[in-house]
Amino acid sequence: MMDLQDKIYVAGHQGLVGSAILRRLQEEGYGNIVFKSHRELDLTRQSEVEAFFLAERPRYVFLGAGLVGGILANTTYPAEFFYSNLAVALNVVHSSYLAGVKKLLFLGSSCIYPREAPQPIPEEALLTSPLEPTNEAYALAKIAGLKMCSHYNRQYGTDFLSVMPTNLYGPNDHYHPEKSHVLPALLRKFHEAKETGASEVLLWGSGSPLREFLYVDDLAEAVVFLMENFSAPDLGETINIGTGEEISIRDLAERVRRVVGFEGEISWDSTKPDGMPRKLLDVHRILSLGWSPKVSLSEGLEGTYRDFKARWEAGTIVS
Ligand code: GFB
Repeated sequence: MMDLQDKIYVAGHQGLVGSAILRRLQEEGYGNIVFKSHRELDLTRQSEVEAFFLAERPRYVFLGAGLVGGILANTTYPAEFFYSNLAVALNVVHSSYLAGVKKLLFLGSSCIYPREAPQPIPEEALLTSPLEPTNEAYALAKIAGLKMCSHYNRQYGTDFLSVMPTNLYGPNDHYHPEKSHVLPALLRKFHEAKETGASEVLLWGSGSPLREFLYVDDLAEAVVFLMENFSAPDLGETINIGTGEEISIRDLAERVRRVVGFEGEISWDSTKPDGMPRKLLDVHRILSLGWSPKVSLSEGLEGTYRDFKARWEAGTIVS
């Protein structure tokens, strides 16, 4: 059982996922949480990471750090996505082993599953056929991290859990117009169009791909719940976390347009990629363990738009 005074390291606490995990742990009363900014500790540097772990010796580790981005960032910077995410996984997982970490939770992504996986995608679909090319580099780094956890568990008897969340959104996201994921990009594009009085907003691809969106506070609740109550053998090699519901990008765009209050037109840039035609996780295993999502897409969109506006008005969204 996790004790409120156990030392917990949250890797990536400034990002969308890590900051939500940190909020959740604090709400639950955990009082001994360590975190380091990217500037203080570069997780791609092996010796720095080992020194940090051996000095701090955390008992629990949430690995939510990594280089993330939307479909265009993934296709434009595949080498960076490959290197950063692989190095972070390699260093944090190995250092956790060296420092005797009691339990680690590794966060992957639903893009680890094959492009032609059965839908909804069960955990067993892993490595059964080729990946979606637009995010192959990121997916391979995440698959390596997941497999690393399971091989360490097998050889060293560690308790390293890995979870695969669906597409996430919520406060503290990146709102870069080119590099971000679709949902924050749409909030920004519609908001800017409304402010400037533009008559149309240009979105990418055909609008027909289907995606599943999970509010990041729900994800944080799920991973803290798993860490508190389960060990790696209970979960299997990995476990999906999602809502079980999907929406087309076209319908999502309409929902975001209404939340923002933009009254102009939407047009589609067919030179931009669609990526996976459909990406819906089979979530029956996590539901059977006793977790379910609480935040609807409508509530989540409102909450995320409030976060965006606050930061937009404060001038803290750069570029
Ligand atoms: O969220 P997104 O960038 O990534 O795009 P993926 C989802 C869909 O939204 C794609 C469309 O079909 C995009 O073409 N889309 C429409 C847009 N307009 C926009 C826009 O303005 N910006 C963006 N970003 N998309 C990512 C992976 O895949 O999902 C990552 O690349 C990761 O590796 C992440 O796994 C969760 O869902 O296609």
